[in-house]
Amino acid sequence: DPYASDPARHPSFIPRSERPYNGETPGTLLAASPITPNEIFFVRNHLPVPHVDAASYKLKVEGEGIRSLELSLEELKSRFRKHTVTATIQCSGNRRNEMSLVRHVKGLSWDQGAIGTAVWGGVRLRDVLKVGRLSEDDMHVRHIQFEGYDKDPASEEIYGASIPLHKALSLYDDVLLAYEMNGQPLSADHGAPLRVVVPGVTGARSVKWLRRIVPSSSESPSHWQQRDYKAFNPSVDWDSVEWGSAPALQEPPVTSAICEPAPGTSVSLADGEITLRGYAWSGGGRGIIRVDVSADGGKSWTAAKLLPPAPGAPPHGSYSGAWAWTLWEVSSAAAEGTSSPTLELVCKAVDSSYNNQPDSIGPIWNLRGIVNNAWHRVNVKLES
Ligand code: MTE
Ligand code: MO
Repeated sequence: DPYASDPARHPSFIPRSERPYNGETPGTLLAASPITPNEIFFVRNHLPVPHVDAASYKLKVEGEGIRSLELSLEELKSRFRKHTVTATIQCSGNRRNEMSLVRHVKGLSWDQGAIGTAVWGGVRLRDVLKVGRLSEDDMHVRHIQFEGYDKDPASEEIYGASIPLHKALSLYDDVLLAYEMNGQPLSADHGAPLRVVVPGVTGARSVKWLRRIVPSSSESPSHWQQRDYKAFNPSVDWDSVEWGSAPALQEPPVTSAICEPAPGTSVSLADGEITLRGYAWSGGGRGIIRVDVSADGGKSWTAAKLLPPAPGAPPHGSYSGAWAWTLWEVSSAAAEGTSSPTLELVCKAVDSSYNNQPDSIGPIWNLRGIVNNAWHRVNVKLES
């Protein structure tokens, strides 16, 4: 059993699959703090967890336009300046369950908890590439590919992904080779001893258990770069999909979710008000400028209070470098005077480019069930 040596997981997780293990963070715990505690940070594994010994670990850097390097964890820590970045990681399939209600999609059944935020510590990818003397004006090298230590027991395929060269080299994009998560060494599930963290980009590109960095003229040849994590229009299905016709998802669109109350719960109005808590986040480092909340299915709106930015994150609404989510909270008065026994709670966010979320899922439905950023709707019962 290739999964026999997988690590133990926290009982608070909502498990979504056991082999490989996938688990999400319950809403109340997500909304409880801007930094997600390591032991309840969602886990998204495609394959058995590889056990990589930190003492004998070697990172390989080799490929086009670069001098080959082999670096131990000790060398990475001693030869490069340590850098920390507060960044949210969200899985492309976050909120897939709602999409499946419109029409079934293949994939893990996530609610809104395949997301989390941590202070990542490590070295800048760009500093390592510079030591390999990767030439910045070599027009041939366009992508940086990453390979993990995890391998499909049947097909032998290894997990891999890539990001565009400009993202990897930019001083402002903070792409990290991380060995720490919230001040602790990475755990086995989160990529020990070294993972990539690509802030502002979908989780799939933040390759865990990093084995090799490969500068190349082409994107990663891996299944997960080429034939997954791409979205098509709602009329494209498994019999008609042409994977080569769409780019691999990098920066996801603005999204938000209600973490409290949970769907189906009974709420009592305190002075005609109901309290909602949740998160909002956008790709590409675009900050959140506003979160709107409705208690009547979207007829009337209240602006939520944006909670203080996570430690290390820039002010709300920043045009760039806002890698971390914004938690919000609101006591909405919009439910006052309602005669209905149920309330439809809704949230939607706006990012610093004034991008909005679509109001419904139908038009953004896609066969893989990714990037569901429609208004998040939660129905609750009113206690009389
Ligand atoms: N890296 C490797 N090597 N193997 C994987 O299965 N999953 C990816 C990414 N990196 C994965 C990986 C996906 S799809 C996501 S969403 C994130 O890791 C999840 O990171 P986490 O498990 O630390 O939350
Ligand atoms: Mo993911």
